[in-house]
Amino acid sequence: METIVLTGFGPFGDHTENNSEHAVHRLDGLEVHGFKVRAVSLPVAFEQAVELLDEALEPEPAAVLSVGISSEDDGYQLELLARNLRDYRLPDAAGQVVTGQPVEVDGPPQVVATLPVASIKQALTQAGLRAQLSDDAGAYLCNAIFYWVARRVSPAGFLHVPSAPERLDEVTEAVRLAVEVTA
Ligand code: PCA
Repeated sequence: METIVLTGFGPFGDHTENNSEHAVHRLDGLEVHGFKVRAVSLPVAFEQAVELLDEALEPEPAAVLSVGISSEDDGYQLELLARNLRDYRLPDAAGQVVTGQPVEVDGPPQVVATLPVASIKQALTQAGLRAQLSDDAGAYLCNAIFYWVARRVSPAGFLHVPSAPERLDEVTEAVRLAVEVTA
């Protein structure tokens, strides 16, 4: 059976729990329209994350949806593009701070989402969730991982979800809806 890979992130900064990691794990093994969901946890540290990611993308899955929490917004953002930029003062989980580095040396300045983002947004909105399309995934790990995946797999996309731990059930349902539209 073909797989849809879901990636989520572990803790970082003040976030000792990360809804993205918990939500994707709750969906691990789910079968949707002939596809099997496979959840992958990534540390919020670039080198370690891309190493795990490269293993997870072999053999190439049918699609990848990456998920991360947003500390700034309490809605759902479907990211339209990822930039070839890593630039952050908030130390990652390996204690690293990065200024003006590319995700991929000589890679294109940006790559776009290839998942059906408008349809996913519509499904979330119909479920009563506040969802929007976004053209700024930041310059931290979410952007970097989205860029890395979108350079290697199509369709690929990224969903930023609310960080409040008490909203995990809702976040899980939102990711499930995104998977269903993708499948
Ligand atoms: N959110 C961060 C990285 C990990 C996560 O869940 C971000 O938006 O870049």
